[in-house]
Amino acid sequence: MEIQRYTSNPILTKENIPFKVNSVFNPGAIKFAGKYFLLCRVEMPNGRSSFVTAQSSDGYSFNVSDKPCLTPEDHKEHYNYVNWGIEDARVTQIGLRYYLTYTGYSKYMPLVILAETEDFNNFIIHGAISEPSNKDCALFPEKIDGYYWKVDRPSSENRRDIWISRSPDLIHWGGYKLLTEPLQGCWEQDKIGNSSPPLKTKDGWLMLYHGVRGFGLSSIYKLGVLLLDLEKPWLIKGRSLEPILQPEMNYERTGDVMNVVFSCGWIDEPDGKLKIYYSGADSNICLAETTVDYLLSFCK
Ligand code: BMA
Repeated sequence: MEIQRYTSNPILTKENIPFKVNSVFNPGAIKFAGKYFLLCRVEMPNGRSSFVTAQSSDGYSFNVSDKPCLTPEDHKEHYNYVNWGIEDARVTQIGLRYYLTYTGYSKYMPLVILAETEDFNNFIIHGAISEPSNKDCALFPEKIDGYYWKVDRPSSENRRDIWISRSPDLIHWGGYKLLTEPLQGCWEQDKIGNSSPPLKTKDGWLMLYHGVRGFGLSSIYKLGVLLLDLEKPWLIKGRSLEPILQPEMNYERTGDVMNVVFSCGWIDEPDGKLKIYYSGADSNICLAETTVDYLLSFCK
């Protein structure tokens, strides 16, 4: 099945949030307690972001909770690293627990925070699992070769590449390897970053990533896919040479940041269908549907 935008996109905008926000976007997505569950980034009136949950029984129509579930102020001893906001959560289920990796933003610049929860009400905040600048971190949903694994996007003055590393306990990380860098002379040439958590398929780990290219004064954010080896996830088996989704609709072209499609979460169904939750122009939450097989065909 080709990629189809849901005809009633966007599925959530700031008008659907029961408290005052500037915008809602970039949700993590997971099946939780039999429901489709989004952990949405809400930019509060002061310009700093928190997270709020939204639930749905069909994956299309969501109810948003009446207050944020996680705020910078909840971070207590880690507050100095998140006091400008928490952004862009990726949610991964490992065993019976849900792990959140998100951007903590402060004067020290972005870094990756790890938290865990069983119920999305009570969170254990483990604190930073990277130094700045780093973002776009997602965990693999199971151990490989006896280790937990993550991908992230450290950045320096002139590099924005995706790296992979491993850990015995999700807290202490090492074995850092460059996973991949932006292909030059094309849609992703300026920077890339992981989008949604890697998905296990028969052919390998399917990874959604965003690629950026600057045009004039602005940049265009598009989505592509990568396929990683199941046993050696630092090896790339395939890659889309063209984007799988790019800004085309008004709700993707116009908003707080123009010409952006950006995803932090997708949900696969037992029949091979896939719901990609994404945001247009940093200003809403949208849905695109496809199948795992269709995305794998891009990686051949
Ligand atoms: C990235 C992140 C995202 C944002 C995207 C497009 O660098 O900051 O939160 O959606 O840019 O503006």
